Amino acid sequence: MIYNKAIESMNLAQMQELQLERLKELVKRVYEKVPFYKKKFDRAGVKPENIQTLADISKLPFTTKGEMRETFPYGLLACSLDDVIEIHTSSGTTGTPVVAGYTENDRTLWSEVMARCLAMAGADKTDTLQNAYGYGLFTGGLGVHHGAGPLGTTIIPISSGNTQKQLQYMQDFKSTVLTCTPSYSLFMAEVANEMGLDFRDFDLKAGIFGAEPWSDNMRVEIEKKLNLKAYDIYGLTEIIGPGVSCECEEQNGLHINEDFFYPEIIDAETGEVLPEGEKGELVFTTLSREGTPLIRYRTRDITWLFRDNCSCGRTTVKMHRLLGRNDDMLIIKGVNVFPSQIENILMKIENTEPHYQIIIDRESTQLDNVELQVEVEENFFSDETKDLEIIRRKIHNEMKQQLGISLNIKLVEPKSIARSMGKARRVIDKRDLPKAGGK
Ligand code: DLL
Repeated sequence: MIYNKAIESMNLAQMQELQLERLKELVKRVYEKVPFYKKKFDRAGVKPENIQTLADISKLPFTTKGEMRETFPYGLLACSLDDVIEIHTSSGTTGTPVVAGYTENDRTLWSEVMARCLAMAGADKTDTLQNAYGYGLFTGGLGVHHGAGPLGTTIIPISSGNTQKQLQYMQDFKSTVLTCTPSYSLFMAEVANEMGLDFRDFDLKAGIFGAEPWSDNMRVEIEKKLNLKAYDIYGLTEIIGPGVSCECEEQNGLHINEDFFYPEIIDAETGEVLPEGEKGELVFTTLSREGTPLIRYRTRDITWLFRDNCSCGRTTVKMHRLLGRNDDMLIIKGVNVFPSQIENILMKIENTEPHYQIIIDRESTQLDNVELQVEVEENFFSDETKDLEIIRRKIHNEMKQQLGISLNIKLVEPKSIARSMGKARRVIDKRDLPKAGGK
C-alpha cells in the first residue's frame, strides 16, 4: 500500500514545482529568522531572491556537523523555544552532540514520513510492530513510534535490550514486524537459538532495519536466520531521524521522501554537485522543517541517486543503500575500502559467523595495520588447526581477489566479539589521528 499516493507517485515536474516553492519559502524564512544563516548567506553573497530555480540551490553554502556543534544547543533554531515540543540528539559517542528541535508540524511531518516508510515495508493496521530501537534521545525508537500511529499499526514500544523477554513477547503478541538495528536482529537470532526457539514458529514477516551500515549479503543472512523479509531504512537526527528514505518491496534502493528532504550528491573534495548516478556525499535540505531546518547539510554518507520505473508505483528518487561514511573509509595500502565491502565478502564465506570487527593500528613506519577478526562456527573452532587455516586463507584470498587488499585475518571464538543492541562498533581505530572531516 502506498501511504500517500498523491505525493509518492507524483510526476517529476510536479514534484520539482513543489520542491522549488518550499525551497524559496525556506530560504527566506531562515534568512530572516536565523542569524547563523543570514551571516553565512551574506558572506556567500546570496540573497533569498537569488533562488529562482532548483539548480540555484548550489549558490547556497553547505552546513556541516561542526557548525551544528558550534551552535549547540539552540543556535540553529528557526522558531521560538516555546514552539518546540520535542528534542533529540545524535548518538555520537564523542564531542558535543547535535540537537534537533521539533515543532508540532515537524512531528506531524515525521509521523507522515515514517508512516510512508512502514507502509513501504508492507506494514498496515493489521500488523503488530515490535519496536526494538532504543527509546530516548536517539531518534530510532520514537521515530518509528510516531509513524505507527497514523497507520493504525499496533506498536509494542519495547525498546532495545532485554533480549530473552523480547523474544518471549514476540511470540506472545504474535509480532509481525520487527524494527531494530541489523546487528541487534542478529543478536536476537543468536539468543533465540540458545533458548531453543525457531523463527519459523514466529509470525514475523518483515524487519525494518537501519541506523548503521549493513551489506546486501548481511541481508541474506538476516532473512535466513529470522525468517522474514528485511528492509533497509535510512535517516539521521539532523534531518529528522528515521524516515528520510526506505526500501519498498523491490528491495532495490531506498525511496527518498523528497518532497520534504531535497537530496544532492556532491564531490566530497570539491563540493561540486554531481549528476544522478554518480557516487559521492549525500547532502540534504529540509524543505519544510520549522524547528531546526537545515540548508545543504553534509551527511558524510556515501551513495548515489537514481530514478527507475519502480514496480511499487512510487516515483520518488531512490538512493542506493549506503556504501559507508566518508569518515569510515579505510585506506589500506593506498586502496580505499568501506567496512561494508569487507562485510559483504565475509558474509558469503562458509563456516564463519556474521560477527566481525576491524582493528586498525598504525605501526611506526606510518603504515596502517588492519586486522579483521572473524568468529567461526563453534564446531570449527574446537576442530583441527588445519581446518581453521583453510578458512583463514579463504577469507584472505577472497579479500585480495575482490578488493585488492591484503588483510591480517584472525579467527576468534564464537561469541567473543561484543554484541550490540544498538549501533554495532565494527571498526576499532587505535591510531592516534586527527579525525578526518571534523566539520
Ligand atoms: O541512526 C536514525 C535512524 C534510526 C535511522 C533508526 C534508521 C533507523 P543517527 O543516530 O543520527 O540517526 O545516525 C545517523 O547513521 O548518517 C548514517 O551514517 C547511519 N545510518 C542510518 N541509517 C543507515 C542505514 C539514526 N540504513 C547515521 N544504512 C547516518 C547505513 C545508516 N547507515
